[in-house]
Parts: sequence; structure tokens; C-alpha cells
Amino acid sequence: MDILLTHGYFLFEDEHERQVMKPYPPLGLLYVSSHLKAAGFDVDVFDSTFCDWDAFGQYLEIARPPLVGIYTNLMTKQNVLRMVSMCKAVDARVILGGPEPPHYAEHYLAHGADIVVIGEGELTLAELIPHMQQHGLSGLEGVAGIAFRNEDGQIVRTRTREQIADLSAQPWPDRAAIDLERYLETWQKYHGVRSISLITARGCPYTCTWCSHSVFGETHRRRTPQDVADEVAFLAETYRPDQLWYADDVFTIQPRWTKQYAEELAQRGLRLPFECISRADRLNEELVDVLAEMGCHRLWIGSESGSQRILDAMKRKADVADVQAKSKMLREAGIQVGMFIMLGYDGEDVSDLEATVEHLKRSNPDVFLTTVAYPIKGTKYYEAVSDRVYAGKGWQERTDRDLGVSGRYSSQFYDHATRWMVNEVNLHKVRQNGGGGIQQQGRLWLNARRGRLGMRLTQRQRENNGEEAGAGRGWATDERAVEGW
Ligand code: B12
Ligand code: SF4
Repeated sequence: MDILLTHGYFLFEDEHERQVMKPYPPLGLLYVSSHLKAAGFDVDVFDSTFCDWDAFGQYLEIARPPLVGIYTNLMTKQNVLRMVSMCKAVDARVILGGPEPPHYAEHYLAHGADIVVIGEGELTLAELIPHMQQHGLSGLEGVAGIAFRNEDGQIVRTRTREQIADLSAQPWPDRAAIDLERYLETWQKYHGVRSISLITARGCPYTCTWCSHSVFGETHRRRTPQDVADEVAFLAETYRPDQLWYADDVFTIQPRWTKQYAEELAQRGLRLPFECISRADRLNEELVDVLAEMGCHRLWIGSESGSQRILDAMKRKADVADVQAKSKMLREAGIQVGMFIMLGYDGEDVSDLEATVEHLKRSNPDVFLTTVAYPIKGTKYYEAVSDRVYAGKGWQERTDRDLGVSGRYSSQFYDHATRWMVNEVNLHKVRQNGGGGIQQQGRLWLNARRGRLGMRLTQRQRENNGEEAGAGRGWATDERAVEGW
């Protein structure tokens, strides 16, 4: 074996996901695997999702991989650090990739990683593996797209790696390397449908300040509609999914492409229901009809705030009224609307939160998910608040989701604000639909009032160094989340 690829996400540890049960495999890692195999490397993939730590330990003992490549995002960080130690214990060299390590390269290198790959993994690993087989860790300066510690102990970042020019010439993700059926069976068991993910593009040129661009920068490359339609045909035949999830950042970023793609699918007689994420400004009436025709049953919009002032501060390039209009348009076309809402962005005050509640009432999404803002290292938002960012714990014990921002409302305040928002909006929805008995309406009303009162009582408290930050916590509007609030 030339390299083992793995990731560090263990479903059994993820309490939230164990309730949701909508797992998908790590596509980036599978892209890396298929690229390396096509280039002639002997690759193994350990998919941690349905495994436990013993299984990983046993695998390492038996397989003894000389080199291990681990996908790392901010949530899997601690697991990855533990995996690095386990790999080191069997004398493997470790390469880290994914969105999290580039901005913390020195920390990961100090905690046992040999190399951090910055950006796309395919071309860099194809050069790095033979280099390490021949020269070990010497002469790494010549390999583009990496960070490593040289013999003097200094961190060296090599020149930027060029991006893959033609994504359509790349092999599809190496789904055969994992037990994909397990994912599909889980979907079937908990949701009655088999769902499979794919991506049609890489990178987003928008500039939302809190969004991490550490892998693809602000570039955007698309696959051809034919290539994507061929993949869907292959997936349909091989795995018999009932629905698709396009895991793109902004699925309809190029409306012309979406229309061509719709035609490609139609020509092949392929119509699978799907979910995707997009932006209001990347939708129009014609496109919404095309999406409905293609089988889009839910479209998620990163709506974030109902306050134009806050949207502008986020450099979101979105218009509140436009989001409301497009939500209506989608619903009229029979497409459910999902919304992501962010509380606690820098400078947000109670009037902005009120604007968001009003916005949600007007937009009337079928579901919305809330998050309390957290600064991801490397983003513009992180830079803007860096003099106020505090971490209650040491680097290896926390993730960026645990970072607090001194001076903003306290985590208790945001707990109350979220409770108010979720219940107030749901109460409005229930009343509008004329549904919900007096008991349900009463409960929603009471919870909304409790949230509002809590906000008033905690409005003077400010988050400060030492307190556990409230960032990253969120709730959904569905029954599960509303229950008990
Ligand atoms: C799909 C997705 C999810 C899915 C994941 C399901 C799945 N397994 O696919 C869900 C919805 C569950 C999810 C959840 C979260 N996500 Co998410 N997600 C994405 C998204 C939109 C697409 C991922 C993808 O498939 N990319 C396409 C592939 C081709 O890119 P890639 O994965 O980066 O892989 C390339 C390189 O990273 C590299 N590479 C990958 N693996 C390896 C391994 C080695 C060894 C090497 C050398 C290189 C390498 O090469 C690959 C190919 O070029 C990305 C944004 C994005 N566009 O990437 C965010 C993103 C990864 N998510 C992010 C975040 C913050 C989260 C959450 C923390 C959100 C939250 N608040 O809960 C959670 C964490 C969940 C968890 N426990 O891990 C951030 C990560 C930021 C960071 N610094 O880590 C991203 C980048 C979004 C953003 N722009 O801010 N997410
Ligand atoms: S939040 Fe969405 S639209 Fe904004 S930069 Fe990130 S991926 Fe692009």
C-alpha cells in the first residue's frame, strides 16, 4: 500500500447527527482516492463514519500503512489529533489535508503531523507520495502546496499549487472504496429514501466574511453538464438512490449551466428528486421552474439575517426583500424553502434580531436552522474580531466553534434569543395555517415570551474571556427542536 486515506468523523460520537441520521460520505477524500488510483498508486480508504476507535486501532496494527492522509475539518480536529498519535505509534508518516489545517499548520505540525497540504489534494499527493518514498522528508521545498517543518524547526510554506484545470477530466469520487450501501441503508431506515451526494463545481467567488475559503480560494470551476449527468446515470444504475443532494456551495450559481444540465438529464430520462443550496440572487422565475421540473424538492438559502445592515457587514451581497420574494417564488413552484440563519454577528443588536424574526415571518420558510456566529481562522470575520477572540481552552482541546468574541451578548442571551426566534416564528406559521390546537399555540406563545424575557434579563451581560462561548449552537424549527422549548 502506498497510502491510507481516512477522515476522523465517527457517527457514534455525534449526538446531534445520531438524531438526524442523514449521513453522507466525505466526497473530497474519495476524489483524492480515485485520482491517486487512476495515477497508479495503491490506495486504501478507512471510512471512519460507521466505525469506532478499536476498529481504527486494529486496522492500523494489521495494515501498517507507511503513509496516512487524513481529511480534517474544524469539527473533526480532536479526532484527527488522536489519529495522528495512533499513526505515529505504528511508525506511519502523516499528511493532513482539508479546510482546517492550512490556517493552523504550525499547530498540527507541532502535534505530530509531518506535512499539511494546502488546497486540492490530488495533484499535490501524486507528487508527494513518490517524493517521500524516495527522499523521506528531505527536499520538500520543491513540492508546491504544502507546509512542513524543516530541519531547523522552522515552518516552511511552499509556493501555491496550481488548481486542477479540467474538473470533467477527473475520475468520479471513489465510492467503491467504501461501504456506500451502509449510508443508503441508514437513509432508508430513518427516512424511507436512499439519498446520495455529488458535487458539480468547486469553489465559490462570493465573499461572505465568515465563510472558509481555505481550499479553493475565491475561484469557481464547473464540470460540464454532460459529465455530471453521466455521473448521475451511473449512480442511478449502481446504487438505486431515491434522491440526490448536490453538495455544491451555490448550485444555481450559473443559471445557464443549470438549464443545460436540466436538458442533459431530460435527454437521459433521469428525474431524481433532489435538495441543494443556493442564493436568492441566483434564482429567477424561469430557473425556479426549471428546478421544479428537474425534481428539486427543497432549496436551502443562506439567508443569515433579516437586517440589511448586518447582511452588508457580512459582505453577503444579498437583499432582504429579494430573499423574501424568492422564497415565495420557490414555494409557489412547489419547492420547499430551507433557510440558514446566523445570530451574533459582529455589531448585531436587538433591533437586528427583531428584523430577522420579521423577515422569517414574511419569508415563511418550511424549515430554518440557526447558528450563533463563530470566527473560523482565516476568514475576514476572524480578522475583524481577532483582537477580541478568546479561547477558554488550549488549542488541542477546542475547535473554532468554541471561540468566543469578547464584548458581544453572552451565550445565555443567544440561548434566549434563539428560543424566542424559533417559537415566535413557529407561532406565526401555525396561526397563519390555521393549524395547531390551542395547546400547541399556547406552548409556542409561552416559550416565545420566556425567550424574550430572558433576552431582556441578560441583555446587559457581555461575553468575556473566561466564559464558555455560545458560538455554533443552533436549533431547527422542526418538531424535534421545538419540543421542550
Ligand atoms: C458537504 C458539506 C458538509 C456536509 C458533510 C457531509 C459529507 N460528509 O460530505 C455536512 C452538512 C454534514 C457538513 C457539516 C459541517 N460543515 Co461542512 N461543508 C460541506 C461542503 C459544502 C462541501 C464539502 C465537499 O464535498 N467539498 C468538495 C470537495 C472536493 O472538497 P474538499 O472536501 O475540501 O476536498 C478537497 C481538499 O480539501 C483536499 N482534501 C480532502 N481530503 C483530503 C485528505 C488529504 C490527506 C489531503 C492531502 C487532501 C485532502 O482535496 C480534496 C479534493 O481537491 C463544504 C464547503 C466546500 N465547498 O468544500 C463545507 C465545509 C467543509 N463545512 C464546514 C463546516 C464549518 C461544517 C460544520 C462545522 C458546520 C456546523 N456548524 O455544524 C459541520 C461539521 C460536520 C462534521 N462533523 O464534520 C466548513 C469547514 C471550515 C473548516 N475550516 O474546517 C466548510 C469548508 C464550509 C465553509 N466554507 O465554511 N458540511
Ligand atoms: S457562504 Fe455561500 S455564498 Fe457566501 S462565500 Fe460561502 S459558499 Fe459562497
